[in-house]
Amino acid sequence: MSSPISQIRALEILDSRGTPTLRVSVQLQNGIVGTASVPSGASTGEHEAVELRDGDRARYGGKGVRRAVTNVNERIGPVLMGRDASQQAELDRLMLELDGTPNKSTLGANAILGVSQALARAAATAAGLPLYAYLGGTGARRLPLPQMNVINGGKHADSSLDLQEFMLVPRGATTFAEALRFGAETFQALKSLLHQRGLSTAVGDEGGFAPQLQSNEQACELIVGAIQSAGLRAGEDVAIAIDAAASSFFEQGKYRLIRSQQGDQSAAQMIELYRAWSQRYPIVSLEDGLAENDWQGFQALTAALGAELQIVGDDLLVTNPVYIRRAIEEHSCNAVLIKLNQIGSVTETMDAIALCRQAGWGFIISHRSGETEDSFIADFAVAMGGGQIKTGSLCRSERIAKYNRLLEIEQELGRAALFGI
Ligand code: 2PG
Ligand code: MG
Repeated sequence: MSSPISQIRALEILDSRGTPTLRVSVQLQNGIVGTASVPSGASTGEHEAVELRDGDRARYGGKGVRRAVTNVNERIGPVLMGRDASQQAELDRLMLELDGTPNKSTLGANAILGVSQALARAAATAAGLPLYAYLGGTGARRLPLPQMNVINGGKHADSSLDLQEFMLVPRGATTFAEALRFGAETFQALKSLLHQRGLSTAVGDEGGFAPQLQSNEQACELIVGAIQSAGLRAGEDVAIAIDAAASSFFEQGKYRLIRSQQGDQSAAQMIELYRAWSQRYPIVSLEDGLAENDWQGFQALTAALGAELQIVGDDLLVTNPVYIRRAIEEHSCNAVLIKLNQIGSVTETMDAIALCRQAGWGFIISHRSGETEDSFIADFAVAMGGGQIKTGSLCRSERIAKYNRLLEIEQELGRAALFGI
């Protein structure tokens, strides 16, 4: 059944940091409306698709997105009008063609992605299917194991941590609901622990705590303590994942652990640090352990630790099939962080995931540090079936919206639901 588009409209809204972003609504001739909001990163990869901002200092310090809104309303809308919303790949291709650049700098990846996601939503409703089933087919029934960011550092907080994210991985849970409970109970235990030690329980951009700690290691120690005080087993029930976001402390060829006063390190020294940490703490996954252009370093990191750890490329690969292909050839990692707005359309994101599957690599569907209440990635994670999601801490509604949506999906699937990797 064809679902012709009758209207496409964008609106400038605010994200969880109070920075403008887009919300796009696609209306079909049968009256169905699909809506999607676009997230935004802070520790963005150099090779990400372009997030179009107005640059007009008189509004939102230059961060307004009125140009992207106009591009949706006046340029993309007229081209897609009357076309069938269920032809996702074809409509995404038309938008790329209209943009005409490799990095979506004409229309903006934020404009294109907003339309792309809203199209999927509208088409799913028209097909009478939940989004995860529409995008993933009848086989889509795997709920993801979450990576939950409970201590924030780097560009996401004014804490003393160079590393950006210290996350819980509730791998001992048997259902998503149980995983969420393990995470939330550990988060509350961590709050009490920080409080007892006179440390701040204020939170950073992704809802994780942002205390002034002595070292990056202390973050791991606190997490292990919190897991245990929640009555869970560190390692077996809840393990740790790290996103170092190392590009943000890489300067002039050195990894500079300035905030924690751990000095300058070479790539080889960073690898040894990670090795030592992973022997001391139950770390199972390491994202962006090195900087985005350090391809050689990533190769060495994966050779050294890839057998024990999931080595994840985020800024290195920016959800771009070109870089993912290279990483597979060069054995640069063994997993990919997938962010729809790094590449800028649903179809290209699915292409990136297809490459991961072919290579037998893991992939983690991820939020951005600037988020909205949109829970698209929850459905997307189930649709893609990779069994992993990264969507922030156990507080703040823009993070919890995704977890709550996953609870709903798990309930809807009932006994057919599978969980984890
Ligand atoms: C990351 C993300 C999400 P940002 O580095 O993985 O946690 O951060 O959205 O700021 O790039
Ligand atoms: Mg990252």
